[in-house]
Amino acid sequence: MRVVTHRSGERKKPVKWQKSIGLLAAACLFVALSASTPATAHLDANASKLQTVATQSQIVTRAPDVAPSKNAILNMFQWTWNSIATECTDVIGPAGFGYVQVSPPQEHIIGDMGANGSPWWTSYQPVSYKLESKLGTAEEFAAMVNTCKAANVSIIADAVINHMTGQTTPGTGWGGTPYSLENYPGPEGQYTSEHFHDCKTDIANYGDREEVQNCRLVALQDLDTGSAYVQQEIADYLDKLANIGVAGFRIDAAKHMDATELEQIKSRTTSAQEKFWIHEVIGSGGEPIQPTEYLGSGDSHEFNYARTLKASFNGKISNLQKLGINQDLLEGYRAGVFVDNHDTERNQETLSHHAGNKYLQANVFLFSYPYGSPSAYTGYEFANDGIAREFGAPQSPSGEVLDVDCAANAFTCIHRQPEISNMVGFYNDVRATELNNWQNFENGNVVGYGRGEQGFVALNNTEQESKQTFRTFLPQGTYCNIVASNELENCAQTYTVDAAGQVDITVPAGKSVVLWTSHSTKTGAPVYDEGETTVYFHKYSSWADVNMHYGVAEAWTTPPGASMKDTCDGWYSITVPSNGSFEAVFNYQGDWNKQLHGGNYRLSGDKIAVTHGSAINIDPCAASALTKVVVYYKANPAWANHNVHYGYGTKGWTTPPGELMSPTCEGWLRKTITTDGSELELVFNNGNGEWDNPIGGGNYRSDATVIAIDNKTMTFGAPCAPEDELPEENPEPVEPEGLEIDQVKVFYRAPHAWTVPYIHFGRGDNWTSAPGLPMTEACEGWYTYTINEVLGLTSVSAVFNNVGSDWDNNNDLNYKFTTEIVAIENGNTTFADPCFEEPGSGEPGTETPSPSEPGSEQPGTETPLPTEPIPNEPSNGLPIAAGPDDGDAQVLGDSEETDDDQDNPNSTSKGDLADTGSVVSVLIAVLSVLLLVTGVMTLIIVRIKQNNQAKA
Ligand code: ARE
Ligand code: CA
Repeated sequence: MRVVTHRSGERKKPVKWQKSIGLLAAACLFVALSASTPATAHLDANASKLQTVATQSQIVTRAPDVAPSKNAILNMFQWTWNSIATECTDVIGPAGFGYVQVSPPQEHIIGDMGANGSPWWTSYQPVSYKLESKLGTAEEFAAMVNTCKAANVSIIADAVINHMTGQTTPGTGWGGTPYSLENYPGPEGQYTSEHFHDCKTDIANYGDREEVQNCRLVALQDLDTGSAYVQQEIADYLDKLANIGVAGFRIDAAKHMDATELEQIKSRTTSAQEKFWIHEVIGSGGEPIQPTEYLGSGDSHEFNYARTLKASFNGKISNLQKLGINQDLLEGYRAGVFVDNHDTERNQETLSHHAGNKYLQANVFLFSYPYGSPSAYTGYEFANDGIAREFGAPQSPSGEVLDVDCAANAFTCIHRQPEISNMVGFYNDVRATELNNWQNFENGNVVGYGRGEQGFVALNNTEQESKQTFRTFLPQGTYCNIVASNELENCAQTYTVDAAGQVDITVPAGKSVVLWTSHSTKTGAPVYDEGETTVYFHKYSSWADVNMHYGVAEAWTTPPGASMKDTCDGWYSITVPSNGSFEAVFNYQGDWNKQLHGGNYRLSGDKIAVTHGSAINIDPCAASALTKVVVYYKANPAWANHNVHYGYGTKGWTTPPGELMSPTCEGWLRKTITTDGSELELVFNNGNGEWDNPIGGGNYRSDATVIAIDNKTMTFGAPCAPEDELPEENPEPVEPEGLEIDQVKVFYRAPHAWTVPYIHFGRGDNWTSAPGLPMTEACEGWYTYTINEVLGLTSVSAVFNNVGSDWDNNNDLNYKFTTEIVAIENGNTTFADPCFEEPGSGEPGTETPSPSEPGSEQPGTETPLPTEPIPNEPSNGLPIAAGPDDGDAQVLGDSEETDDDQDNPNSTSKGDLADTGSVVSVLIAVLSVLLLVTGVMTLIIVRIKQNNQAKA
């Protein structure tokens, strides 16, 4: 038995904990579980046990009319009210979802009725708060609310309250309400120009709080949400929905409203005040407005979760183990999480159904990993290409969206796949349990993990089947793979867990295997590790220390329980004897932290980290401190300094140029890097723009603890004899020198059939919001954009894209510029104006000039080595290097748009110099010669400098 020490150092009474009680509890649990009762039965048993726990403050903003055990959401994009009602009864209720999120129900613009019908996004341009829309009438909406309620499903409405339409010409809304610019006679929302913000321009700079909240989001007329009148109109609308029986709201574009104003709106509501509010606040690195600000009036979405899912399924899924203990994420019990939503499936910021197996497996993860409140998504099929992403759902000639026919029309009905529909019951059942027994195979792309003693998940993110023996806490028995098919009665795939909790599973390529006690023939008791459990809790900054109040069955500690000790980086720990699962809650001076769903944590295993309302069996202290990787690098005689730039797991990258390495034995540099044990990715540079990447580009990668890189070859083990090693210094990294040019004129020739290439660029760390800005056509096939004010910056980089869909990021390296002119084609960079015509070679600008041939003696004309390598692709999630931020999702025609032409959001601004006649063209030609000369001069200077440095 262990003695628990108080923070003050005084000794506390030994914890009263007898093995027999532990065993008894395990046995009781087992009896309860093996009674093969429906999921709700043990939830009830759990709920009554909760009463024995000291009073805990209610923080979760879930709607009160839905049992907390059923909080999974299904986001049904552009489904009609009638179709949702039917689906609630037939599929959604029986699957165990607690909520359906519906598209905006208010009256909206009619939209363009051309050959492709009306786009989906008319839903986001309110004309009034009448519930008349292409998705159904007010009566149909109310009928849906009631039918779903009868199936134990509540409705969350998408509330568009930041703005009205983006229309500048008068029109009539779907429900017959007339409107014109900043004039919406209602009667609900009788807005006139005084009710809109004074700023009439479109948001361009997400770095400017005022602009984001008071200017127009993609030309949408921005309501003055600070005014009492507007607040009351919005409050009345939300109350109207609440009175119909709506249980919650997804607040659209919440980031574009002041958080305090949203709180004021909420306080003006009556029925809506009791409901569940969740804010769409897209947390993006570097922006001033972040989701945490909005927690005063509801939960928020955590976009970084979805970004990390995408990055991991496209990289290594073993990186997902620690997702929930990442302290940069919102608290799990305040975070709405999803694999995708209607915006991100289009802008590819996240995975989408187009990703096939990866998408389905990400949904299995969504419903089996303990972080956040999960929301699955179901929409309709669309071609992931340009304008097709704007096409509306299947519709009648007059624009009514058609009822869903899963077999016949474009709705994907992907929520009926077993990876979603069968996972909801699993989620509801395991919600209070810890995540345990995480195991990695196949280089991190086959993983297994358990939930309490009732669930086990194996994911195979490779293209081969993978046969592994997994360790579980499951009782012995035969288990159905609940995601192999919708049919659970005559189970298609079964696996046998032995008496020691081991199970051999051949996980099919790209597929998941999910075992759940509810679909098994259990013959034994759950198998736990013998001995002790160490519990780690991540302390809140407002807490001085942490107590764990815990117990087995009715044998609880006396509140506040046992004191935990400060162990590492904000983690407090306590070790208790355990031979089974036990329950715990954490507290400090009457403030109680509860498990994600408001109950006690159920814990088992040897080491458990608790944070964000989730418990994950991992040792967070070992993870953060114990893996030291020693990196050796063979000195490059041309380099004055050697830096290693690195990243790992979900931890992010060092700031370029990274960390300076110090000399060790003859000819070698060394740097010791502390990691969390996950794969390390690294590249080297001289601090002055010269980089060393492995052959083929990208980053060096290693799981080993001692690595040596010599001439692009990585070996393992130290190249120095121990006695020859010099002590490692910890010097400051050398800052790269600033640029000596004022601007960079970038020419780009799109590799594919892109419409207008967009340039997404960063001045230093300061990036445009993706997709960046449209380039201007310079001559046939070539587009140009000039990046100004670069003097003194240490880096200017860019990536290119087709309005956010296809990206060219120089094979993950980004293009990096140091000269006044650069031209990029097929990944090759040259330094002359490709549109420059030799004087006298004909009409300037009328034919396609080929990129000027570089003379062999001209410096800088060969393709340079990859410059600063940025490991994440632009739309990737974590880790984030100082490259395109991970929040660069952007849908078509977004904030960078300057025109109001909603039908052609891709159109670039006219008035393009190159289009305006030969006089201007000649001028341009002359200017270009000047620029070229300056460019070449600069290159010569830069090259001479580099040579000098190399000599130094
Ligand atoms: C359409 C046309 C526009 C036209 C406008 C007005 O596309 O060209 O100017 O109509 O006539 C949806 C569509 C828009 C559509 C709009 C109105 O996506 O294309 O405009 O409806 O019909 C930001 C916001 C975030 C927002 C995203 C899209 O912060 O709130 O942009 N998401 C919600 C909805 C959208 C919806 C709206 C808001 C508007 O989910 O579906 O727009 O009601 C960085 C930033 C993010 C930023 C993101 C994209 O990541 O950090 O904050 O998100 O870039 O710009
Ligand atoms: Ca606003």
